[in-house]
Amino acid sequence: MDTEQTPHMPEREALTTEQQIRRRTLKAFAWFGLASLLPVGIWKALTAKPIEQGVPKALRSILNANEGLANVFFSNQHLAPTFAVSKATKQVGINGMEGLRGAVDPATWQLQINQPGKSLTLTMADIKALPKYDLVFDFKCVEGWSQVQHWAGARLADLVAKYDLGTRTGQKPTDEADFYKHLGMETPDKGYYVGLDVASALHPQTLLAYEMNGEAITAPHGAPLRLLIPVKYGVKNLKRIGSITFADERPRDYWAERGYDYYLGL
Ligand SMILES: Nc1nc2c(c(=O)[nH]1)N[C@H]1C(S)=C(S)[C@@H](COP(=O)(O)O)O[C@H]1N2
Ligand SMILES: [Mo]
Repeated sequence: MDTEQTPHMPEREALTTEQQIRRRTLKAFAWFGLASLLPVGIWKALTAKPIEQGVPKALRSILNANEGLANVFFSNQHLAPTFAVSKATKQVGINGMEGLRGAVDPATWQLQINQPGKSLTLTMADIKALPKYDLVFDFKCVEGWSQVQHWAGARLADLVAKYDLGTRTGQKPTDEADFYKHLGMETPDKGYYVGLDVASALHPQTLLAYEMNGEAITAPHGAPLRLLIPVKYGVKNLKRIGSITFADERPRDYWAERGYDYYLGL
């Protein structure tokens, strides 16, 4: 695990697209080999893709009519496994300090939200006014380590629903297609930034977290507010959120700019 101040990405050089494809192909072959050892039924269960748009259309329109919640549109996705609080480590490592130079005062910190034709500035009190959720999950870094960690905060999807964010109409969504395709997040100093497909950003387990192990998040872990997104690798879990921007174009992404896969999904 990296220590403070050192970059947190794998020591190896950023992979070229060809190398990435080669790796993926090798991985696919590895799975194929494994598959031959498994009964067909089990193999099918393992490889079954999450249904693209989640719940069947008919059911979805009922849900939509009833709730108007952003995450209903994307409820297709698998939930990451969760654990009992007692399984969470008390020693969460510190990895990646880009964009965390200097101090931020939680009392004056603000979250800037932008999308074409709409912008909004929120405080910690606004975030804490949203329903609070605990999340105990296996945090995975692309470097190969993982850790069961305990975080708590608000669902990004709840924030989006409350303020009618993320849609091209600026109103409540009536369909998944109403949403902008991407969401970009940056630290206040713009030193670290990630891009997320909107479905992953609005996944029900995606949290704007302000607590770790039942206490306020410390500065090196991203105080006052950081992202926890269990459907993605660690790099996407941006610490010290300063702004959120919705757009149809892919937002800039710190590690994608350095040759890594943009999606980095699990
Ligand atoms: N602002 C910021 N957020 C960041 C990073 C970073 O360098 N700067 N690194 C990412 C990486 S690679 C990982 S693994 C996690 C580590 O979070 P932790 O320090 O709380 O363990 O933060 C992510 N979020
Ligand atoms: Mo990481």
